[in-house]
Amino acid sequence: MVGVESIVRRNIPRHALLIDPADQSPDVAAKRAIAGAMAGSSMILIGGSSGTDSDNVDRTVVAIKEALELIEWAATQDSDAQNQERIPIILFPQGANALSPNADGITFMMLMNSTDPRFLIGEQVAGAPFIKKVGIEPISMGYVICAPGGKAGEVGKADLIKPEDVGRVASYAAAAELFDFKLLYLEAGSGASTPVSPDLISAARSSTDIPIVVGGGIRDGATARTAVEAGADWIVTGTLGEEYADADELREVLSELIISMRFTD
Ligand code: 1GP
Repeated sequence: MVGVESIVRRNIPRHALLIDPADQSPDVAAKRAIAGAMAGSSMILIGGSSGTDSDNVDRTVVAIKEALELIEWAATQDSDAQNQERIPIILFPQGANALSPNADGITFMMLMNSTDPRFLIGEQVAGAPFIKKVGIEPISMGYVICAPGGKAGEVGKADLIKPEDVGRVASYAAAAELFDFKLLYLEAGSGASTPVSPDLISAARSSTDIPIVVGGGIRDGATARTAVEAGADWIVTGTLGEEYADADELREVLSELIISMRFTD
């Protein structure tokens, strides 16, 4: 079991690769996860889709885990290898219907700006017995959807945060801290035409010290770096990873993104 404590500690800016089990076979997902790990990603998030079931999610988690364990094993054989620990595989579910007992952890989240009680507490109550039974480590997370919001915003019936709503996002960030959430995720929606505005990220940053995760519409190092400079601790990319069938090419693209989000030139 990989410890998940480091996920919720503020650190250097880190990258998470989001893999949607509905969009690729477990085999392809495993190849992409390896590319991410080799490029310097620090976490694999599994989720993002409403169109899949627990079997598919589990097959994907297991395939990724086996692939990453092989890399971990290879690193232990190499005394020069810097990072010998397997990166964590964390469920990032849309609901209680697609969970895997084999993940290292789960973002146990409240869609804070949903107008539907189902996403504030309903899905969490439905999933809690399974999570406790199989012992997946929960990471409590406030999830706030910003415009344009995409499918996540629609499905989650979010009252979207607009780029100028800095006071509102600061209040959500403060509330997340008072709930003792371990992470705050500012989401623009998968494939968003515009990512979460830097003004929103910095307003949230001024309001709380909780690690801030930012995702949706981030496709290059410069955009990732803008988010980091505004206060993001974690940058999530999903769609970008699905655009590369070739694992070496994906590794290069992710590696460039991670390097440029960490260093200003
Ligand atoms: C979606 O924030 C994530 O939940 C990632 O978005 O697919 O646009 O990278 P992209």
